[in-house]
Amino acid sequence: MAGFIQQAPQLAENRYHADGLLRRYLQRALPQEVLSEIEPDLERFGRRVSTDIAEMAADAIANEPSLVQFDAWGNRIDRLVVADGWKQLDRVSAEEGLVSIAYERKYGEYSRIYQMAKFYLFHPSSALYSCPLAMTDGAARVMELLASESLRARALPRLTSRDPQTFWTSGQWMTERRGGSDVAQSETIARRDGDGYRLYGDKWFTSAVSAQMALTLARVVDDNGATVEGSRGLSMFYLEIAAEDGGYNGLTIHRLKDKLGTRALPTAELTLDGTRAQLVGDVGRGVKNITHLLNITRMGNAICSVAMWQHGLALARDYAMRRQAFGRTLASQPLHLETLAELAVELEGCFSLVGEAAALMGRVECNVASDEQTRLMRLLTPICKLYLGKRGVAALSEIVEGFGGAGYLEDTGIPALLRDGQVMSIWEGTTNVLSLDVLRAMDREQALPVLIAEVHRRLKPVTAAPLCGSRDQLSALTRQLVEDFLPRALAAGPDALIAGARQLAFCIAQLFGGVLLVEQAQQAVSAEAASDEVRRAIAVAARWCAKLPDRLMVLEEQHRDESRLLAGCTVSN
Ligand code: UCC
Repeated sequence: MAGFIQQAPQLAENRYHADGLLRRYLQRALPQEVLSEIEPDLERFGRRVSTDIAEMAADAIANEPSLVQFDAWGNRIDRLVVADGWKQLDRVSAEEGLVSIAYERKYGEYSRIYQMAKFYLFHPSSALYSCPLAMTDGAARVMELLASESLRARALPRLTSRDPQTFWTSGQWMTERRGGSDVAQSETIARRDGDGYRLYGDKWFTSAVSAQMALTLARVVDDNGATVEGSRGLSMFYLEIAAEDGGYNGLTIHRLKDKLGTRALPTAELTLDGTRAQLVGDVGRGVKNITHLLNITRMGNAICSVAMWQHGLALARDYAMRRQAFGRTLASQPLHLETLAELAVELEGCFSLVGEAAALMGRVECNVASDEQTRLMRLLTPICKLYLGKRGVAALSEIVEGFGGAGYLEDTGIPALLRDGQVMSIWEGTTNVLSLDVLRAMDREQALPVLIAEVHRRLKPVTAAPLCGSRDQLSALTRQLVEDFLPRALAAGPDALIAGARQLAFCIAQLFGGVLLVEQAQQAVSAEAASDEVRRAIAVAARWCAKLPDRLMVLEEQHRDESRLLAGCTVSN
């Protein structure tokens, strides 16, 4: 075939350098001396993720993991085969400190921001190696907070090592056949064995079975052979995947999951049959204890959502300048530009939300957070995970469409963005499960009054004329939430509150995202930033706020009856 050949989209060679969103955030969030110190590393890493690291990921994607279950003689071996690229990504993760930076705490509370910035740059070039890293990060936090001295001394230096020879990753094995969201139904049991335990049961979804250890849940069998049902019967256990003789530690891997995306990541079904394990934390507190890990992987998940969104948008922007249609580039077509602008504005708000949560996380981990900041972080974690996961996949769908037919072709690499992005709203708790977690955080930690106080505190200094309209919209929405929606939803009973939980969670995300954008724009005005930057920040804030919900629908009895009726129609049809 001769004739016209469309140029492929290109990304900047230095992903850090090209990422204005990340750089503006770091300038706001870090003291200048910290930024100056870490910036050379980010610059260097920004180049690496587009060169050798991207090649490792390409190899891992091209050579999906497989499971060899039997040797030639019929012995069960369950050998996991992973690509060289996957192994190299493991080495790079250690060397680059993608977990350890957060635990070395060289920059105190700012270390978490630094680590998250590298994790964000890494994710789109990682073939989902970011997943084992997020779990390793969470496991390190559990070891730090809850492990016995001897266990901490064994696991923590490995999970946070910069030496590829000693670096360990961790799995997080929670899901069983009866319980993905409802973990309380877990059936795995733990029998006492000397000073440890042995675990027996099936785990249905165990990501990154290429790890060296895992944290999991099981029910302790007491001296009478009984277990406690429900979530209060679950305890958290540490296990190593290899036994001392080099074989598996009482594990049988049945198969690898055939997933829609994230295919370079080996996710397995397995049976624990006498797996040696150690209790971590108190008996019966497993669910509560494993949330230290979950909250970190949920943050990791939210970071990955914006990282993929930014990556896809950068491709789409570049393509818009190369692609001609109807006599001009897509970049000079108002409707195409409008679509990209919409994606960019929403991304900026979402990024601000997770950036704020990462900063709070650093403070909590370094014990410098106030009680209010700790409660705010508790609320923002599920908000970021659910909102960014959900909006991220919608954005990726739009980005795929922006390439027309080319976006639908596997060998452009673009469809993978959507497939991988879809997982973000599912794993680590679905949108609905996380919406219920928002209610839990509001109820048990009384986190909403803290958020409302924070909204008022941040809006108070907003006086620049072009921002006053947005500021007033945000104040009005806050009033409606506190004075109308919540009292009426509470009065309508638990079912109404639960039915409105997703709407409420989205509203909080939109409200707080808007507050952050308006605050940033005011700061740009007050600091007399360059006029382009001031105009940009004001436009972003105004545009985000223009999309705020007019009012929150209060779900009362009548709405619930309608929902039931409509659900009934759907089921009977
Ligand atoms: O394993 C998975 C795949 C691995 C892939 C990793 C990817 C990493 C991605 C990074 C990017 C690439 S996915 C695992 C998916 N499973 C889940 O996420 C579980 C979803 N279900 C829930 O989150 C539920 O809400 C449960 C399991 C937490 C609900 O359990 P319960 O027992 O019904 O809930 P309770 O009774 O409300 O909570 C028990 C205790 C309470 O504390 P106490 O007992 O002191 O009152 C809660 O306040 O746990 C507390 N709690 C929390 N605390 C519950 N959730 C939280 C939380 N998020 N933070 C702090």
